[in-house]
Amino acid sequence: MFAVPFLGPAGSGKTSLAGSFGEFLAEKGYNVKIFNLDAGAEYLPYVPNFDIRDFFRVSEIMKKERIGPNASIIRASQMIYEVSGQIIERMKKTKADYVLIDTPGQLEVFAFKPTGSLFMEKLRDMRVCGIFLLGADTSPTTTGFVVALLMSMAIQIQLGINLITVLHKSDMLKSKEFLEMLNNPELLRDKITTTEQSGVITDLALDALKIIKNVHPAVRVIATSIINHEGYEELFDLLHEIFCSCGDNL
Ligand SMILES: Nc1nc2c(ncn2[C@@H]2O[C@H](COP(=O)(O)OP(=O)(O)OP(=O)(O)O)[C@@H](O)[C@H]2O)c(=O)[nH]1
Ligand SMILES: [Mg+2]
Repeated sequence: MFAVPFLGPAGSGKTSLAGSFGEFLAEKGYNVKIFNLDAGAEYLPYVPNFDIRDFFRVSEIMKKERIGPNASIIRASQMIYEVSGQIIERMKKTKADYVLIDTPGQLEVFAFKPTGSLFMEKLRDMRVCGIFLLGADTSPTTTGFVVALLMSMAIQIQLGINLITVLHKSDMLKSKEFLEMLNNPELLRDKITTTEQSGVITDLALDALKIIKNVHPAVRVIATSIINHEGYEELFDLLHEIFCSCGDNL
């Protein structure tokens, strides 16, 4: 059984990609189940096989505990951990080839609070590889790309899982050069030195890029889109490469 959490900033497309990539895997003949862990979701484009909202909702927590929306999201994240034993049991019972996990909207709450890493630890006896989504619908700066790659590394360290980074909503990409820069630290470095003003911040970005290059000499970021299904085959192959290198075959 492979567990694939979809992680990324709010609105980056986690829910949409989980649903759409799930359909793609099912069309290939795999047994796919989707687990929704977002207690704040109002609408899902897929029918979940497990829905945390059957246990609690962010809107209910707000009313019951008389707290604001952000505190409720944090509380929901703690509550996910409290029922994590049941969630894992349900995952195992499905006997699915793939369990896709739609994580809560607020990445910082799920990934950077202890509950996220504690939850991931419980998934240990499954093969786990996360998908980290960067939204291609924004117009990032070159130094913004460095921050995005650093964020992907930080999540990997924090959650202790393998992670594939995707530049999602690629149908909205203004230039393919964005993808090339994410995949080629040398090119990104050249762009930063030619386009950014020299100074402390630029030097900091260049130093951070060196760390990224040391940790991930061969960065591979895939462009994905639910509109034209770009990158799905590549994502599927990369997931398999990672899972099989962990000693499993599917
Ligand atoms: N053009 C385009 N839009 C997309 C794509 N994937 C998702 N979207 C849109 O992006 C918006 C946010 O998508 P969601 O799937 O809800 O994103 P999310 O990360 O789950 O959002 P939260 O859970 O609220 O953080 C929706 O309007 C989607 O239709 C894509 O590949 N291309
Ligand atoms: Mg979502």
